[in-house]
Amino acid sequence: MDSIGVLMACPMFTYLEEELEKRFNLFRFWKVADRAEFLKENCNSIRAVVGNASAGADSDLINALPKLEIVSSFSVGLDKIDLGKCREKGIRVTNTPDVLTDDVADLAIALILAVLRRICESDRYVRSGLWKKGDFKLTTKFSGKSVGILGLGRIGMAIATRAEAFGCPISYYSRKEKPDTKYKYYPSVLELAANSQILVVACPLTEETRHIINREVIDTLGPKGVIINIGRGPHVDEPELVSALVEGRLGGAGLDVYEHEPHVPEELFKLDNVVLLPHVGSGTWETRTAMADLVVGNLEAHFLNKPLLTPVV
Ligand code: 8YV
Repeated sequence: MDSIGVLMACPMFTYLEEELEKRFNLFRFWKVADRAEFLKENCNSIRAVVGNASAGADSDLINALPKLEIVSSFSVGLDKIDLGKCREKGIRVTNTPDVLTDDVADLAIALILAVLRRICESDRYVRSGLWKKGDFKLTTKFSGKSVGILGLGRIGMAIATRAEAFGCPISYYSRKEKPDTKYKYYPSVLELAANSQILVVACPLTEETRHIINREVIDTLGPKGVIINIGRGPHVDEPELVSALVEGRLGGAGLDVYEHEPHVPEELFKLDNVVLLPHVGSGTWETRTAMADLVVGNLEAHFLNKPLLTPVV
């Protein structure tokens, strides 16, 4: 397979790069100085693209690669891939579901606890020597708080089962009510927000879910409400979120994702009711290795004419 051209869209994980390099003719797009020139020269040898949550295959890249057969994404989210165009052109698409579910759900719970119990702030309190001057302030209990989940897919469900263990009543919003769950369904995000103390965003990013967390939703959650986002930054109208937090109209936020990563609104840096993570939901050795194995496994299956491991299209 070493004559098959595989284009990696951006740096992701050294192990993945090494495994791809062992098997294919690997092109690293981020190392290319003149992309137009590179595509002109190599477009007929590139048969696969490997993307992730920050760079995938948009319609321009797909149009520039006439021999493209498969996009294998090192992510569960598919928002950086023009799926419509892939369908139209018969290009296969794969992602990395399941293997990252536990890590992302674990991190959602960690963010809830970090925001409510002020874990990062109290760590800073100890390190800066302030404890010697007096005890840390009281914080907010998590166990028993009502948790609303936006998107009850694999990750949403894993967050729900974890939050249940904390004695939290769980409700959710998704496009359709799920037939086989005991959790309470609300037919709109606003109703979910009105009935939740903690709102967790765990749905895929699509045109329908872009800015699904808007000012109305934020104001409905109110000054004691908390937003946790482990989905995608553009789910939330970020300037609205920032002003609500700065003005005290929202109680707190735990964010792993942002509208313009890696840029994070600086107004958030001085707020102690906010915990900011650098998009690390799936970022453990175990999970990223399993994700890389799936990316490579899907490419191998495709080029050996075997069934794909985790097909999307
Ligand atoms: C990764 C993700 O951050 O799976 C997703 O959708 O956002 C993450 O797992 C990313 O794709 C790794 O580079």
